[in-house]
Amino acid sequence: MKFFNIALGLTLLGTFVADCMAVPPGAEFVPVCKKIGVRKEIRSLTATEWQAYSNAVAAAYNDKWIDWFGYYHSRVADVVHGSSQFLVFHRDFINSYEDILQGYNPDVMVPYWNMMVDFQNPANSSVLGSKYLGGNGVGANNCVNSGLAGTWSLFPKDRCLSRVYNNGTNINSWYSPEYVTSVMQRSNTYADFRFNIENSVHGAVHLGLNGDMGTMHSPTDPVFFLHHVNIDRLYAQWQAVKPATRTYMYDGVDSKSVPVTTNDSIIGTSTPVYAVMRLGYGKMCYTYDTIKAAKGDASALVKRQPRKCIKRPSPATQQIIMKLPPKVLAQFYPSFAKGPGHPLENEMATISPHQPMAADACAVDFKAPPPNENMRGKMPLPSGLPDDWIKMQGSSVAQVRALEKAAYDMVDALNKANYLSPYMV
Ligand SMILES: *[C@@H]1O[C@H](CO)[C@@H](O)[C@H](O)[C@H]1NC(C)=O
Ligand SMILES: *[C@@H]1O[C@H](CO)[C@@H](O)[C@H](O)[C@H]1NC(C)=O
Ligand SMILES: *[C@@H]1O[C@H](CO)[C@@H](O)[C@H](O)[C@H]1NC(C)=O
Ligand SMILES: [Cu+2]
Repeated sequence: MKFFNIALGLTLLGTFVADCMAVPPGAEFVPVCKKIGVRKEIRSLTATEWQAYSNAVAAAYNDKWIDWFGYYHSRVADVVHGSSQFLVFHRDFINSYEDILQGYNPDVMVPYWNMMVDFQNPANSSVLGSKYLGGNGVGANNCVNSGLAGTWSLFPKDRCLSRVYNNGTNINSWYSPEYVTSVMQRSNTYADFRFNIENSVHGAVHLGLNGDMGTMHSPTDPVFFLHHVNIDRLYAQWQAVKPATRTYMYDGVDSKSVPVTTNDSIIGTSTPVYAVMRLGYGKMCYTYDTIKAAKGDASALVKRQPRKCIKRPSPATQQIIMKLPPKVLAQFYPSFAKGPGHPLENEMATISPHQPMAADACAVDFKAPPPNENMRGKMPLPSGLPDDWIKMQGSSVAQVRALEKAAYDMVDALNKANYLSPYMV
């Protein structure tokens, strides 16, 4: 794993940004990191990097750290979900886990699982295969018997890791890159962004896998950290779109409905919230491959994807969505409606489409799906969260249903416009 020393760069950037960034009192004393690690997508790790991560996790497991993270999370669960603490608490929590792993191997960074790309048929993802995190539970106790945790015995009560996919051997559809792109562009306050992400992308993965992931000791499932690192990546990207105002933006209420401030402590610690908000400072010595690319060169993030048809360069995925009717674009993609948009507000550009689309591979003028494509292009509705889970998270069922309704409306509008998702097979 490569580290690069960008202390000087960050210092200069810090000086520059400080002019326009509202830095809360105290935060100016949080030191810049000496070295910064890069968190990457699990499927983009080299075999050596994945092995190093697996070895560090196995060592942490042997020393009972996995049990500890599961236990600790279950103790604070009711105050770190369904409130503004959600994103900042989990950022700090993941960082503690990464610190533990780095005690075994200082070069290890926790990867993320960009599960949005697998939204159509999550159970089919290679991430849930034996090479990575293992699949569905089997037998009377729904034991996961392959992948990283295939032989584990866990808190509480020394039992196997369990998963119970929410549709038998399948997992109901999750939220698409298109949906997350829309949320990135429509969420203008911290509280909105937190609510929209926690109750869509975040919850759907917990409930789709179920078993341990459906409980409050969910960190016992190795999926937990890769999933939450992805959520943290989305948060970091959302911040990086408007660093001056969003880096330290913190609004909404805590679990007792008291308005929050950046002086609050991360639950269960004496760390102030402001100390975890800015990546590259304090203990947050990491960044993401997607953000690094965007910093160096905004266009690097919008890679041209390989296509079977190479007669002429195909439009980037962003351009496919740009062809939506202006009204639909304005409603769900306000940034795109004004122009190409910020690359970090485009979750459709950072991942490889499953296969070239008949409509976009050879023709620049995208119109409608060819008649023989059956329903391939119809995006499925994401599966909603059960009432008891929403209540366990401390959220309002009515508000979550309204959020889901808006997500269904988006999918319906895209389907009605004959939009073809490049992330579907
Ligand atoms: C996903 O589904 C395809 C087609 O059914 C199959 O060929 C492939 O092996 C599956 N991949 C995984 C990881 O299950
Ligand atoms: C399982 O998937 C099928 C096919 O997509 C769907 O019709 C059904 O409602 C799902 N079942 C549950 C329990 O969600
Ligand atoms: C945080 O505390 C400092 C020092 O007591 C105070 O000056 C500042 O106004 C507080 N900030 C917020 C956002 O409450
Ligand atoms: Cu949590």
